[in-house]
Amino acid sequence: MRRNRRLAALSASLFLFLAACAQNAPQDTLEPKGPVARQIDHLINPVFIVAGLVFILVEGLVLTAIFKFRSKPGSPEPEQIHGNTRLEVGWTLAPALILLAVAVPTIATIFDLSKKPTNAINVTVIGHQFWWEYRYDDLGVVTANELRMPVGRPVELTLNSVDVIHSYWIPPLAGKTDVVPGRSNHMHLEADAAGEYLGQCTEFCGASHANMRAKAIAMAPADFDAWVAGQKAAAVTPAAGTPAADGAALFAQKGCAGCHTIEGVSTGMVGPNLTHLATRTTFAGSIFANNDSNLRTWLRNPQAAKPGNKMVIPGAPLTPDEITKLIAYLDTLR
Ligand code: HEC
Ligand SMILES: [Cu+2]
Repeated sequence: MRRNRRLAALSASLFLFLAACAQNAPQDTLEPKGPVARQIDHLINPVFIVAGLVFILVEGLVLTAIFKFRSKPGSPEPEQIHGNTRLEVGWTLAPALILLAVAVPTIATIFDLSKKPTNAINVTVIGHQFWWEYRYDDLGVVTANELRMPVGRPVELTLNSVDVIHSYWIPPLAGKTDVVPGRSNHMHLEADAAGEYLGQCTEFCGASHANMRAKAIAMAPADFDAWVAGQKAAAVTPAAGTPAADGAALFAQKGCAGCHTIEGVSTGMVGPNLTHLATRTTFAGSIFANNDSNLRTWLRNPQAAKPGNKMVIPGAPLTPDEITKLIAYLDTLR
């Protein structure tokens, strides 16, 4: 019985240990993909070594005390050390000095990372239940859910929220920063190489907190410039008589315009700016791949697709035909 229980405990801890070794983990903090994340990562080894030595020392003393001084029949009471000034001073000073040693590189890193980098691209990140808005104020670009950035150039984020507290985290690129209503927090990040870097909101913010992902897409500088030029272009007006033109009319009739901005068409501010929706790889907090079938699911019933989100279509549900036309319009928004 005893042995069985021990075996169970052993296999449970082995299982936990092995479960921590994921092969394909895009949100692994221990694999930094940019200078900011790398600088934070450099703190892990020294701190872990110190913590490991303390662990071995403390556990060693505990085990020694348990086995060496355990009560045996006929054994005398071990020597008592209560009130030993030298020991008391020693085990107060030693941890204080260890913490001081750990604090030196940590505080230096915190101060270093809080400096705004030169030549950064400024982006205001606005947390919404349950999606991210990105405003490139200097470039005149507004987009959602996907942070586009050029490789090798820092992006300075100013973080705000319109509702509750969120937290912004792209683990391979930087640490997390809270996104607090009524307050501007700052952080910066930078990617070494082109690619997609996944993250998510890490402050519980409501029913669809788990559906509030984040994504940074780093691109070669020329590709980034082309993307910016595309985002600044006005939305296309679909040719009369096409399903897309019917969709554009429905966009106004069905109340979409009241919540969504399409540059030159509407000015709603409740939901994401849709002017160039079709250039995004994902939508709705980056939980859905941006394709017609997912857009159909979304427009059929956004609340079922993502519980508690703020998209409520007046007079819903839309008919399948209305949805087809709306998607034809949305697909033109490149
Ligand atoms: C009451 C306001 C409101 C109305 C009306 C509304 N939406 Fe939305 N919409 C939102 C919000 C808020 C989101 C973001 C939801 C989320 O991801 O949590 C959203 C998300 C979207 C998205 C995904 C965008 C992205 O990049 O993530 C699309 C596409 C969309 N809406 C299309 C429409 C269409 C088409 C209509 C009209 C039939 C419409 N919306 C009506 C508020 C609204
Ligand atoms: Cu959130």
